[in-house]
Amino acid sequence: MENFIEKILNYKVNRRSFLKWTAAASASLMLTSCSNKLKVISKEERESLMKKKGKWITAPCWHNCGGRCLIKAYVVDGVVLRTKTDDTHTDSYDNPQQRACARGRSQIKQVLGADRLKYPMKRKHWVPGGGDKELRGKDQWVRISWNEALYIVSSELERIKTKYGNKAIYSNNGADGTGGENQRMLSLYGGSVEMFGSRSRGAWAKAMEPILGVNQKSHIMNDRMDLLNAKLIVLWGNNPAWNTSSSALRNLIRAKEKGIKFICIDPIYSTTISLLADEYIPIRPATDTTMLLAIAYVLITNDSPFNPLIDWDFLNRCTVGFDAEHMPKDVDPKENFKDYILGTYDGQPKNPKWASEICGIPEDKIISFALELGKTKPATVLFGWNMARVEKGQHVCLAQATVGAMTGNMGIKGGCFSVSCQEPAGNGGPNLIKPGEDGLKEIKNPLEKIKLCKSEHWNAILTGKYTAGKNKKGNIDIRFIYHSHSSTLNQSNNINKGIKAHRKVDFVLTNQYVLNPDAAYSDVVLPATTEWERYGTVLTGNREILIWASQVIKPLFEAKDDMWIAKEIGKRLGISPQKIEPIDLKQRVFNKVAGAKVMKEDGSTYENLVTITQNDISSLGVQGKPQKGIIGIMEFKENGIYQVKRKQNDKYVYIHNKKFRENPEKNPLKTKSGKIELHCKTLADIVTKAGWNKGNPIAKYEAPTEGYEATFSDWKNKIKGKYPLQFCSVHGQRQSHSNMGNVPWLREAFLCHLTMNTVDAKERGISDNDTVRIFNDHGSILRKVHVTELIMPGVVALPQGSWLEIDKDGNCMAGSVNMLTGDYPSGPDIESFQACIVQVEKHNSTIEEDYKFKQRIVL
Ligand SMILES: Nc1nc2c(c(=O)[nH]1)N[C@H]1C(S)=C(S)[C@@H](COP(=O)(O)OP(=O)(O)OC[C@H]3O[C@@H](n4cnc5c(=O)[nH]c(N)nc54)[C@H](O)[C@@H]3O)O[C@H]1N2
Ligand SMILES: Nc1nc2c(c(=O)[nH]1)N[C@H]1C(S)=C(S)[C@@H](COP(=O)(O)OP(=O)(O)OC[C@H]3O[C@@H](n4cnc5c(=O)[nH]c(N)nc54)[C@H](O)[C@@H]3O)O[C@H]1N2
Ligand code: SF4
Ligand SMILES: [Mo]
Repeated sequence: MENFIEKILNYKVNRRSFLKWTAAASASLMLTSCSNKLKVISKEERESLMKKKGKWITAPCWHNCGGRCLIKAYVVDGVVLRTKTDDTHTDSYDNPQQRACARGRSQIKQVLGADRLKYPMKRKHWVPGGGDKELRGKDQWVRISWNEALYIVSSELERIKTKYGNKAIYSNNGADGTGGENQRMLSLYGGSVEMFGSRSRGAWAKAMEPILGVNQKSHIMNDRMDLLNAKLIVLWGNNPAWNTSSSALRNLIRAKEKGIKFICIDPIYSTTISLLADEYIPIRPATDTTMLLAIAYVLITNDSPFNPLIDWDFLNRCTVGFDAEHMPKDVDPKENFKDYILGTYDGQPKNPKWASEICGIPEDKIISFALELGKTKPATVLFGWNMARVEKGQHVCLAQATVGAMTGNMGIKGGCFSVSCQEPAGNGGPNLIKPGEDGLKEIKNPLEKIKLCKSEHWNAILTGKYTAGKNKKGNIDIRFIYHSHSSTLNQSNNINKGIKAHRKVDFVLTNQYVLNPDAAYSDVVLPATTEWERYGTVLTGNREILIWASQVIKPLFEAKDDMWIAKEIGKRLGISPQKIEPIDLKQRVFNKVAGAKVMKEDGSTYENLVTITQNDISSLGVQGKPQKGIIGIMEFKENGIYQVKRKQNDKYVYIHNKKFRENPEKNPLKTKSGKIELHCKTLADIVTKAGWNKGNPIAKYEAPTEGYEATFSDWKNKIKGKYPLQFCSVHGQRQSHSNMGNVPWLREAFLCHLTMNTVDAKERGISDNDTVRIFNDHGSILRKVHVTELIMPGVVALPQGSWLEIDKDGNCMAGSVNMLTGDYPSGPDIESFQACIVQVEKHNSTIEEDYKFKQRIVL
């Protein structure tokens, strides 16, 4: 074992040849075939295994990245020799291969990493009730048996429940509530307090339903084939080259090749922009609402019958709230959007001059862009999520919908104004293939009404008070934190406050396969299996594919499935395992596959994906009924993927809101008025009811606490303050959030340097590759700096997700971005990551690249 660890610690990777050798080199670390341990095998052993006949197994890539790509692992005698990506068909624009990114190609290094957690463990100085809680995050780890671990966990749960009630248990189950197993157990145990707020989708998550009556994920996006019908494509804070799987970008490249013009609006000149942009407009972070409002101003003030810029017909028929004549009933007509833009009542026109001062885009550029947008029909404008991960971010959502409606780019070929992120990125419309239900019924959490907002939870734990609605503060006394399927400490605002909260409660528990920051600040860590070690899973991604991935290897060391853990804890608390898992995983996977439906080629209805015979049912060892489908179930299992075939002008082409636009009375939206609500009282009420501030029914600009304006001590005379720079965190290529942040290959291939503009660096005497300290009142980070012209002056950026690693002075040496973000709750589902201000100074040390950091190998 030692030899193996040493080898990994000294591992050097040549960045330039990274992709070339990933497949081959992965073979130097692998499982022995006869046990469930990690062992390095020699070149000779490998060669002899290669001569034998192995099997390609579809391996899951399960991370929350929005993509779902095909990875296959080549396994001989239980040893994973290499991985590959989609080669199931010839690649084309119509039918792209679902090719893995660098993370997927490094998956083997995560699953078979030297830093996999092997055994249950507790921190050395833990005693019932906590002991010295300040040691959390610093203590040593001690191996314990599963029996002891389960005893500790269940008796702490029992003790805390008996003394303080279920309301003292806080369960963190991942950004989108993915960790169902432990929640099932806790719900049966009387419940636990969960989080609310998306921590991901910003204000889009809650705002788009009342405005547009749709789920935000692809709120009004057309099908990918329709991109080719646009005359102009605007990517607004949208960076698929870094943060979506390959096909989203490829559809845009195809549009580019067709000659469609691209304009990109972003504080950073990203890879997407360098690939696609005909024009790049830099904008300051968290100021997009001002730009959108100024566009509205230019359209309103320049529109005339001779110079039509506004689609009045669409506004008249399909929206409410634009002007005094189109207001919803029982509302003061003075509250309309147009008069706010013109400054009729507040004396401040939201003109380009006003916006330019805040967003940094020159006035004439705002005007020319607005006129181009008004004149070029149809236009597709795709937004990212980041700009709405801002305090009071619902305004940017409202402003986006309003400008979209004004230009009439809704419900038409080639025209849409939409978010384009995650699974449906660049490809809107109903899923052409979808899995069936797994059969597991949700267990209601008896405490579902008590939830902590993700931007307030650390505060709530520390102060004992949480916001429970308008003018309502609730008492809370959290004693037990349970992390699973998430990286909550690293990924939510204000890590230093988070650490304090972790050091306050009685007990912290984490299910994990690596010692991520949540686990590092826990009392007990339970080693979980990865998806490669479980029976299998059904994965959905973009609307054209379904993946059936299977078990690749046996569980490593003493790792157990989360469901097993939930049942074992449950058993000790008197909960029947049968209730927690009434249907086993094998049957659940089968149910999903058996119930999978594919849209018929004529677009009329769905049909069964798989044909199942009685023989299949017996050989899979499940219960089910034979059925007819379009592919045999065993063939699907073997292929691992089913991809719906596409061609230009097929029946799957989708134009969102086409019917609504044609006849809004007959096809109303699911909004209060049935129309698009540019004056949206429902949204304003939702914000007000959440309890932090008063909602506004129309898109307005309200500066966030740590926005651009806050970089000045004297805004009027433009005198900069203590924290003169805006700090921006982006989803970089190295990781899926904190996931895979431990993989040295990826750390080396994608360096985590602070990006800083040349002008700002020069002012501070900073040169490229210097070590710098980035700090504000929340915390501080040490990083090397990349000095470049490719970011706006006044803005610095780091990729989000690096694993918190605090030095003796309290600096995070790894660059975990939430060391710097403040927590400013402002409405349901609205985070405040993206409005953050900092200072940067040269540091008198040289920090190492993090791929040279010691891996977190414990026990
Ligand atoms: N590689 C990778 N891919 C991922 C993920 C990952 O962690 N790694 N995470 C996945 C998940 S869960 C999500 S939610 C999505 C995230 O998707 P997004 O939120 O859209 O992604 P970001 O990278 O945060 O931001 C996209 C672009 O917006 C720019 N930007 C930042 N702030 C502003 C602003 O205020 N205004 C404007 N106009 N632009 C701004 C950034 O520079 C970046 O180029 O990505 C998904 N894909
Ligand atoms: N400042 C700033 N903060 C951000 C963002 C930002 O842009 N800026 N982005 C935000 C966004 S968009 C998101 S979605 C969130 C993501 O926040 P999280 O979802 O908390 O982050 P991940 O890093 O994806 O954490 C997933 C964790 O689940 C674990 N895991 C995966 N599968 C399993 C399993 O089967 N069992 C168990 N037990 N564990 C498992 C992984 O090891 C990993 O540690 O972060 C947010 N945080
Ligand atoms: S894009 Fe996502 S699903 Fe695809 S290989 Fe990368 S991490 Fe895996
Ligand atoms: Mo996210």
